Amino acid sequence: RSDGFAEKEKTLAIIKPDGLYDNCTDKIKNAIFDSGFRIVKEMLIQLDEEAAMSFYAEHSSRSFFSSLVKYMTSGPVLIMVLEKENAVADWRALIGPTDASKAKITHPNSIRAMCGLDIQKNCVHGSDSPQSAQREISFFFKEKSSGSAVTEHDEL
Ligand code: RTP
Ligand code: MG
Repeated sequence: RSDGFAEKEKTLAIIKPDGLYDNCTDKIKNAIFDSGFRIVKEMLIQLDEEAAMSFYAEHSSRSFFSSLVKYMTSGPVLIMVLEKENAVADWRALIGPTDASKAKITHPNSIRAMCGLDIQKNCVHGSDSPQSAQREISFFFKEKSSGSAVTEHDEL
């Protein structure tokens, strides 16, 4: 579009079960808004084992897979679609490295440093590429024609 209203990039963010404790959700949302993202969709859901396994299928052969699935199904998660220019890369930068215990030293202002605990309990997810973002957004949010893996939810 040439009218100055081009669609901005979207990415999928998840506040994981540990990120929904205490005042972490508020801290994370403040960081989201302070960094210029808009939350365009949001839903609070409980992942079942099948959904968690399917969402993280790329890690199915890793030693931490069953532990990851247990963690991701241990409580509700908040799924969000975030929008801004360069949303995918900027959200990854804002959340910081996977290992939250290391992030506290190397990226002290990152969300994982702020609210995460260790290499597993790292409070948030972020799509790792524009392709992943598209796939992950349609995984959780029904497109007009095709179905999504998670169908029973209430959008907030
Ligand atoms: P995410 O996909 O959740 O945004 O995290 P990421 O890209 O930074 O890290 P990834 O390698 O995709 O791993 C997915 C999630 O699996 C858990 N994990 N546990 N115990 C371990 O060694 C280990 N490694 C990864 C973390 O919860 C990680 O975010
Ligand atoms: Mg990942």
